[in-house]
Amino acid sequence: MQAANARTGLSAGQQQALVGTRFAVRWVPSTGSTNDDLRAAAAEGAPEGTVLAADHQSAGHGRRGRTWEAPPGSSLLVSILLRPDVDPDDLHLLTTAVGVAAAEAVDEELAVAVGLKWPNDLVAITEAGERKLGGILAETTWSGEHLDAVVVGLGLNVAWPDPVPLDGIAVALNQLTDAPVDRGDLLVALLLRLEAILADPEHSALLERWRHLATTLGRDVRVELASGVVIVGTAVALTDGGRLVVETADGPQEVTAGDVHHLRPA
Ligand code: BT5
Repeated sequence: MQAANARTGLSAGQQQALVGTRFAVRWVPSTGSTNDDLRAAAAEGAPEGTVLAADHQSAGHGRRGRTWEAPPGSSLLVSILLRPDVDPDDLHLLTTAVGVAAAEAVDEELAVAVGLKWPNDLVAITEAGERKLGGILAETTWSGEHLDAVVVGLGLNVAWPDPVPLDGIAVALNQLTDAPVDRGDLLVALLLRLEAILADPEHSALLERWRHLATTLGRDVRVELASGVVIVGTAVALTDGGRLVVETADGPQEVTAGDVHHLRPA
């Protein structure tokens, strides 16, 4: 297994590659949660494009208070602060944008195929089946009715030790390629793609790329909603509004958010 580069932060060349984009990256050795830090920074007026990465998080989290596990130095742990002028109904597009940018960046840098499992997972196919390579967590801050900021966090497993944590659930890039992985290069490739996506007022190209990467379409799924309701059927479409359409025994149902289990291998 290859180790990740030990350097903390971006090299001068990597910083240079981001000149002209909205992004300014700060990379710290350790923090609680990069998402929590940027939400606090947003409240204090930090600008659009503030990016915080960390080698280690002591309180990294996923949705619904779940823990995000990442041994120190093993992962790309990063949050991006955006202050978008978007309809709240279109907020999912930011998760989609980061997911597409991350999946394409990994493919471009390392020739590792990554899929997007609705609504927020990056997955790779291993000999043992589909495994989670990364996850995205978008959190909003509001001033009354006004959307103040969106913090989109990404945890991407880069170089994990042996034995692999979360065996049976997760996978890391060093299990998928022998190529050395530089987390800074990955982050720059991701941010350059994200810049291009955000600069394009048309969403159709993004949605097209998303559908191309989506591993959930066509699959038999079991979706657990936050309410506890369970929906079983076949995932037949992703709407432009980011909903998953599941064909059930009682007809089609649109799902806004939930935990999806693929019932059979791809
Ligand atoms: C997610 O949550 O997948 C979103 C994770 C976002 C983490 C990033 S890291 C930078 C930023 N700062 C933060 O504090 N968060 C963001 P969810 O869909 O709720 O999935 C969580 C579940 O994924 C856990 O309950 C585990 O089953 C599994 N899991 C935890 N760590 C994992 C890992 N490193 N790789 C794969 N699966 C993992």
